[in-house]
This record gives sequence, structure tokens and C-alpha cells, in this order.
Amino acid sequence: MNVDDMNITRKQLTEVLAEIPVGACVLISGHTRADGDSIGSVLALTRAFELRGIQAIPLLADNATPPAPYLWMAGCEKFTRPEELLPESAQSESPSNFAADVFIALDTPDFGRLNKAGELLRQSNKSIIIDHHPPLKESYADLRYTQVEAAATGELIWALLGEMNWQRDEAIATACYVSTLSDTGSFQFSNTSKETFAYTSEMIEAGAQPAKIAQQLYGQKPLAALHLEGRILSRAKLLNGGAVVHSYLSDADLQELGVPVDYTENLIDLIRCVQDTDVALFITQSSKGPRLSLRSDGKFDVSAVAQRFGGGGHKPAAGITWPDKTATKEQILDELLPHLPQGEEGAEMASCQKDWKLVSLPVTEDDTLEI
Ligand SMILES: [Mn+2]
Repeated sequence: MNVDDMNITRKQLTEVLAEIPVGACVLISGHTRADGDSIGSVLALTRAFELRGIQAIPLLADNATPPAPYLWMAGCEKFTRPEELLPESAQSESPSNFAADVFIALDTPDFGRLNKAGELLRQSNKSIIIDHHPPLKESYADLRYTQVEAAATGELIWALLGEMNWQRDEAIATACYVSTLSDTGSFQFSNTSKETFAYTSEMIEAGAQPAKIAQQLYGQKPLAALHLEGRILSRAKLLNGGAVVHSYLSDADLQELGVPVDYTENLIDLIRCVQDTDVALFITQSSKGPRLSLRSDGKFDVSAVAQRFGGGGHKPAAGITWPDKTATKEQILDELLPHLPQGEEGAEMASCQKDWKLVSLPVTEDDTLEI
């Protein structure tokens, strides 16, 4: 389809959504390896349809349960796996049919990231993408609305529901807050704007509880997850003359330490704080092949580098599923590092050998008074 026909304006999107009738079967999906924005935006839009008397089904892209940190969210129990709607028959490999009236893909710029839900999109009568990722040249749906200025798809959904005068209850506010908190790295990343605070302020007004949500998302890890983080921190290394900080993890680490995959989201954030670095690079070696995460402070465009290797994302945050599934970490670094920023010769060493004057921690009169 011609790209110009497929991209729609915000006004057109609101019209399309408003015209979906009661009784329609609506599937709403996020992307593979669901994160906070994927889960939050899907639950928010599902609930918004429900409040209009339209039965929408929140769909996972993978045949898995939502990650543990999100299970407390209202409506999370309604998440449906693609295999529940498309059971493979015992005789043949081919899945059965399930034709939704409307399939809405959220936070997912490319078809591959719909994973198992992709087949359900193909079988649907109409498909719509609502997203904040920079749009790819080719689209996979009938209609596409993209707003790259939105910090999260959940933020976009919140604003959209407001513009359409659709009801926004506490569950929707909470889901959109989860989206925004996740995608802004707790309001730390360069996508955090004054609009972000304006919208999250409205979400709090409507019942979202910041402390409770932060505690659920970041304050409820199994001890083994901390041990995994320790391993990742101890492996952190400076490359490219100190311009790149790198660490990694493998399936074997998870098995050895007994960490569920649910606690592997955003591990790259552990290392991106190293001073004077421009890019953080995290490599996950799994049975499905290597997966890379790249982050920058927004000055260096990591999505351009990711695209060279078949990946994608935003300017400050991108990912790559490495094309060669059998590549070692060293081979990946050899190919990738020339495309990342270069620092000065010897800077890696200098950063580790600063002449710190502090030899012991300062002691206060009464340590118990320190908070
Ligand atoms: Mn997002």
C-alpha cells in the first residue's frame, strides 16, 4: 500500500476509533518481550473500549505470561496469548482462523516485533498502528498513526482519550503512568518533556499513585535478580577510548542464578551512568541468538547504528537482534565498535585510576541520625 494512504492524521485516528461499533471484536496488542509501555498502553486502551461497552481483548505478542512486575495491574489477568486464539491443530502445523474486526498494534513499529500476534493481524479485517517510534518506510497495517514526540505510547493514548472525551478512570490513569514511567526511565531520559509532566499530573489527579507504582515496578525483585545485577556491574568495561561502556549477560547466567527472564528488562540502565561515556552497549546472549541494547544521552543517534544491522528504535535508545545468531560477543564488538563514538586513546585506563583522595568514609557524630 502507498505509504501516504496508510499514514493518518490524529483527527482521522480519532474518527476511526470513534466509529468502532459496540459488538465489534477488537484485538489490542503490544510487542514481543513486553515492557512497561507495551503492557500499560494495551491495558489502557482495552479498558477505554470496555468503558464504552466494546469488548476489546488485550493481546500479548508472545505465547508467555506478562512479566511479573506488571501482574498487579488491573486487567492484566485478561491478557490473552496468541495460541489461545490460534491453536495449532494436531494434524497440521497451520494455525486456525480468528478474524478480528479491528486489530490495534501499539508501540510496535515493525511486523517482526508482533511475533506470534502477527498472524492475528493478518487475519483481521482492519489493522491500525498507534505508536511513538520513528515510523519505518514500510508499514504492516492498513492505517498508521505515529507521534514521535510522545514519551511513551501510553502517554499518547492518555492524551488521545482526553481529546476524544472518552472516560479515563483510575485503571487507565495507572496503566498510562506505568507506560510513561517505564519509557522515560523514571523521568530521567531525554524524551521527558513538560507535556510528560502535564499528562502524568492528570493521571495522578485521576487516581494513579506514583509511590505505589514505582514500588511495584522497581521495589519487588527477587534477591537473585540483585545477584545478576552484581554480575553485570562487575563486567562493565570501557571501550572505544572510554566513549562506550559495555556489559553483557547470557542465558547461562539466568539459569545459574535462578533469575526469571521477567527481571531482565532495562538492565542496560545499570551501566549507562558511567561518567564521560557517550553510549552504553549491552549484549544478551540467548538461545535465540545475541540481542543488543544501545543507549545514548540523545546526542549520538544509536537508532541509526541499529538500523545498519537490521535493528531499530529511537535516537537515544535502540536495539538489534544480531543477524548472525552464532556470533560471539567478540565478533559483534569487532563489527559494531567502529560505528560507535571514539574517545581518546588511553581514556579507559585513566577512568579507573583516578587519584582519589578519599581513603575512608567520613564519620558523623552520630551515625544513627543520618538518613
Ligand atoms: Mn514505548
